[in-house]
Amino acid sequence: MQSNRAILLTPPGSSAIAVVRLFGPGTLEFLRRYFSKEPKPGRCVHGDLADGGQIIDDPVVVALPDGGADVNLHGGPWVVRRVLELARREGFEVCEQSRNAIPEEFADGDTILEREIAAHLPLARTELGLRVLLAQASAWENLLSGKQASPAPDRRAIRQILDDLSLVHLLHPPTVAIIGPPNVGKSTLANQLFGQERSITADLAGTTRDWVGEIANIDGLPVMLVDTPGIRETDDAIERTAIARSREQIERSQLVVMVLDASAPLDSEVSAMLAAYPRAVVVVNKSDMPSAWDASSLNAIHTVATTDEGVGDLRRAIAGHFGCAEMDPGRLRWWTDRQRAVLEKRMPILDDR
Ligand SMILES: Nc1nc2c(ncn2[C@@H]2O[C@H](COP(=O)(O)OP(=O)(O)OP(=O)(O)O)[C@@H](O)[C@H]2O)c(=O)[nH]1
Ligand SMILES: [Mg+2]
Repeated sequence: MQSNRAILLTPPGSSAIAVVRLFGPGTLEFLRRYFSKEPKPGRCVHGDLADGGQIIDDPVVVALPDGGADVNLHGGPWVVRRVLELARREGFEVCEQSRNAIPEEFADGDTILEREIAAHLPLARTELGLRVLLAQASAWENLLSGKQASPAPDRRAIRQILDDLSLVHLLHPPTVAIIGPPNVGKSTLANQLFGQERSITADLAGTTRDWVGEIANIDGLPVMLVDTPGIRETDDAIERTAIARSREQIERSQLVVMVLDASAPLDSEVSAMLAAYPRAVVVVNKSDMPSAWDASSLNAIHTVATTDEGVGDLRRAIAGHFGCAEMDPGRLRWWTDRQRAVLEKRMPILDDR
C-alpha cells in the first residue's frame, strides 16, 4: 500500500510562505481532522489548521488531483516544525531535507521527464544548475519527437551525451581538495574560491589544522571545497592527526588542486607530492614574489591568491574538469538512470564499441 508522506517543498529557514505537500491515502483524513474547511481539488481553500484546540496557522490548502494536498503555510520555522511534527505523529513519513531530490511520485509534471526535472529542482544550488535542468524539457522533447533542426543524433552524438556528466555534477557537487606544502597560500586561495573568508590564514606553517569543507560556487558549478592542512613531517600530534584525516578527504575527492609556492625552492617532498598526484591541477601561487624555481615544465596555473590574480583561470580549470566551463544550457543532458537507459537504447545496434 502507498505510504503517507509529508515533504517540505520550500527551503528550510524563515520565509514568507512554506509549502508542505502531503501524499498518500491518509491525506484527506488528516485534513478533515485538523483543517477547518473541506479541501477542494485545484481550488485554494483558506482555513485554520489546529491541533487540540490550538491554532497552528491559517494556511491555504489546495487538494491535488491524485489525492495529495499542498498546505501553504506562513513560513515561520515554528509553524513549519509544528505541522511536520503533527504529520509525523499521524504516521506520515516526513522529508524535510530540501537538499534531497523530491521523490518522483511527489513531483509535479505530466510526463516522467517533467517529474524528473521537478524532483531534482532542490538539488540545483546555482543559477547555472537551474538553467541547465529547466532547459532539458525542450532538449528531450526534441530528441524524443525527432523535431530537430539537425539530423537525429547518430551513435557518436549519443555516446557524447552519455559521456557528458555535467548535469550530474551540477546536481551532485563533486569534492575538490586543495592540497600542498604548508604556508603556500592554500587557505587564501580557498577563501578566494569561496568568495568569502572561511579558512583561517596566517604567515605560519601549520595554520590549517583540520579540513574545512563547504560548498563553493565555481563559475556556476557547486563544489564541496576542502581546504587541507599543509602536508609535512611534524612532531605535533594534533597536526599529524589533521594531516592523516585530510589524506582520507583527498582520497575521496574527485579532483585535487595542488598548490605550490613560486617563492620557495622545490624540495624532494614537493616533487614526491607532484609524482603522487599526477592528475592534479597544479597551481603556482605567490607569483608576485621573485621565483625560486622554474615552473615552466609544469602545466600550471599561476596565481596571486592575495589579490585574486589568476584565480579566474583556476575557476575555469575546475569547472572545465567537470565539463561545466562555458556550457550551453540548452544541450541535451542526462541525470537519471532512466534517461541513461533511454539514451543507451537509442544507440544503434551496430555499436562498434
Ligand atoms: N605574497 C603573497 N603572499 C601570499 C599569497 N597567498 C598567500 N599569501 C600569504 O601566505 C601566508 C600563508 O597563507 P595561507 O593561506 O595561510 O597558507 P596555507 O597554505 O593555507 O598554510 P597552512 O594552512 O599553514 O598549510 C599568509 O600570510 C598569506 O597572506 C600570494 O599569492 N602572494
Ligand atoms: Mg591553511
